[in-house]
Formats: sequence, C-alpha cells, structure tokens
Amino acid sequence: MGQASHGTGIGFVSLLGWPRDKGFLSTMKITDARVIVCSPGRNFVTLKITTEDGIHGLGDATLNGRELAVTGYLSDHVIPILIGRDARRIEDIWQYLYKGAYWRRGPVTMCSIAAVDTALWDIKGKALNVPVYQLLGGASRDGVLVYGHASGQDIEDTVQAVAEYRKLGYKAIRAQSGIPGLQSTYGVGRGKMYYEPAEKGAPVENAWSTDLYLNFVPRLFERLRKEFGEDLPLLHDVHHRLTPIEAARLGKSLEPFHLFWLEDPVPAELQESLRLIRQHTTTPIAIGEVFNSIYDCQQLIQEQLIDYIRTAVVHAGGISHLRKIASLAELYHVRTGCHGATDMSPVCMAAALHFDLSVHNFGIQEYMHHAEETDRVFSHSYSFSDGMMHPGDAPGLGVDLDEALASKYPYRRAYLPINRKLDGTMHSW
Ligand code: KDG
Ligand code: MG
Repeated sequence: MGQASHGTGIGFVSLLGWPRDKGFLSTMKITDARVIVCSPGRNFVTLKITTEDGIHGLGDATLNGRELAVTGYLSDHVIPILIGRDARRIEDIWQYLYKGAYWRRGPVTMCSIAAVDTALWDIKGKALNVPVYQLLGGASRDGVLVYGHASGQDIEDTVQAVAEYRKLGYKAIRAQSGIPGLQSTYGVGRGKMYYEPAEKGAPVENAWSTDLYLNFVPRLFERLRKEFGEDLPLLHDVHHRLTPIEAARLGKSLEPFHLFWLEDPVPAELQESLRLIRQHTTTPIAIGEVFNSIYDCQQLIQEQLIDYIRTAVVHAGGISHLRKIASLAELYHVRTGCHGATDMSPVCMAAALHFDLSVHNFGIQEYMHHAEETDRVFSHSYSFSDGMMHPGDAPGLGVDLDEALASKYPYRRAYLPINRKLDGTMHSW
C-alpha cells in the first residue's frame, strides 16, 4: 500500500502498530508533474510539480548534450509513480526513486531524482512561506562568495579580462587563456561574461597538446600575479586533460602563484591517482562536477585527496544528496565549490545558493552569467553584489518559469566539443 492510498480510511497496520496510511498530519498530494524543455540561449530541462493545493515547485534536470534522455526518464518512468504521493516527504521520495529503481546512480537517474528533490524543496518552502535556506538550518554566512570566468585569446587579453571582472566587483576569478599553437582551448569562447561550449550540429573537434599547455600555464599565472599582486584569489580549470604525473608537475609549477584551486587536473575515474598528485604539490585541488553521487567522491574525501568538492545540485541527486556529500566532506576538511556553469539553469543556481548559504563547510560557488533570454524565461530572486551572491528571501527557491515565453525557444540538439591530440588521437575534453 503506497502513499497514493492516503485518505481512503482503509488502514494498513504496520508491525509497530501505527496505521501507515494515516500519518500524523494531513497530506499534500502531488497532482501533476510535467517536463518543460526549452532553449533560451541554450537547452534546459525543467520539472514542474504541482500539488493538490495549487503550489508548484521547479527542479532543474539539464544534462548537457544528453537532455532528452533525462526528459524520457522523468516522463516515462518517474512522473507516473509520483502522482498521488505526499510532496512533503522529500527524503522518502528520494529513497523511493533511488532504491526503487533497482539500478543505482548514473547521470540520467541522478539528474531525474535531483529534479524531483529540488522541486519538492521549492514546494516545501512555498508551503511554509520561507526561503529554502531557512529549511536547511538557516544562513551560516551573510552571502555566498562566487568566482567569475575571465578568459582571453592570449595572456594580455586574459589580464584585461581579469581586470574587467575586478571592476565588476568579483573577489575571486578563474583565468583561462588561448595557447599559442592551438586553435582553441577549453574556457575561451564566445562572449566575455560566459563560456557556453555546447554547439548545434555534430560535436566540434578541438586540438590538444599537453606539452604546449604545461609550458604555457605557469607563464599565464606569473603574469597575473605580477599585474594583480598576491591577494586576488585565482582559479584555473584543467578540464580533465592531464595524467597524474603531468598534473603533479603543473601543480608544483603553479605553487609560487598560490592558486585558490586547480580544477579537474585529471579525469577522476581512477581516484587513487590523486595520491600521486598529492605527493608532489600543495596546490589545492577541486574535483567533482561530473560526479553524481556520494560514492563517486567518498575515497577522494576520506583520503583527503581533494580540497573542494564540485558536485552540483542538478547532477548529484538534488539538495538532499548534496547535503550528505557536504556532511561527509566536513569531517575531512573538504569544502564545497559547486559547479555553476551556464548549462545549469537558474533553478539549479538558486538551489545551489540556498545550499551554499546554509552549509557550514562552504568554500566558493562558480557563477557564470546566463544569457539575457535565459534570465527572461527564468525570473529569479537571487542577486550579485560586490563579489557575493544571495538567494533572496522569496518563499521556496525564488525562481519562476514563464512557460509561454519558454515555448518560443524550442529545443535544439547541441553537443559539447570533443578533443583530439595533434596526431588525431581522441583525448578527454
Ligand atoms: O557541460 C560542461 C560544462 O559545464 C563544463 O565544461 C564547465 O568545466 C566547467 C566549469 O568548470 O564550469
Ligand atoms: Mg570545470
């Protein structure tokens, strides 16, 4: 007998003697759930859940380049078993979808569960008339430190971009630069305020040279420190491209420029490889934007092989699961640094900010501006001021979706680029 039988009056008496279908309080049944796919600037997948009292909640379900797999998972397999459930039972519904699937983890499953979880936190906040961060224990800080993305075609261009970010008030800045000899590299793209790598049509092919990259990056940070001094927190994303010993060399060569973090130095499937990097360098390491569960980062956290865990609300099971990851990380002095690129919708950004504001071991939040049309479709109460963000005090997450406007931006198939070495060998992007 499931929750859908609430209110029938036919009681199932559990072994403990409590009639399981009665509960202590009245229910708030889910009456409708829909997936909305739109492309205002880029593709987004959003789950909208409505309850019997007319409250609705939103959850981001965007999986860049594989969006429709999550749409199908939600529409075909999750929504039919959500209708009639009690929207207030967030943890129970999480476990019902996770354990109930039999098949564990994976980006499609965890994005789908994340969307449900996020929408239910939104509903709970609205039902109780409080912002979600108040439900998560309240604010642990006054605002959320964010980092912005400065990039340029070459070193001087990047120096200028960092200066512009400082003028805008950013207190921490990620720096990526084009590399002489390579036509394109990760993190340098269209637009000054954001970097959106997914393109329509077949995946774009980039060329890669580890040698050129390793010789170049220390020169970039030497120049940035010369220009901006010691105090500006600087970050850099390697984007999964090195082997452990190459990453160790890079971390060591960047030590004089004391980065805030070096991100994804290696693809992290082989987690013990981080031990080798740790043996050689004190440059702080951030990993986890492609992870989707606590099991993906358990070893990295427990062996203290990383300093920041990058899991995102949408890709790692929602607010509920991210809180468990943060609690594990807190024990091992690992801080959070949620992924916040533009392929996570404003719904995810808002959820991340509620999480960041409340969680004790917060480190930093990535913030990449969404395109104007994205912000028009997803109006939101979060704001940026003087390098810090705040989720706002609207009940729930504080994000709304204009469905009529969203329908004017239909889905367009798009893919992230791929990477090949100069001799044509496929490499990680
Ligand atoms: O979908 C991939 C992007 O989100 C990713 O390339 C962005 O690495 C990224 C970052 O740190 O923002
Ligand atoms: Mg990254």
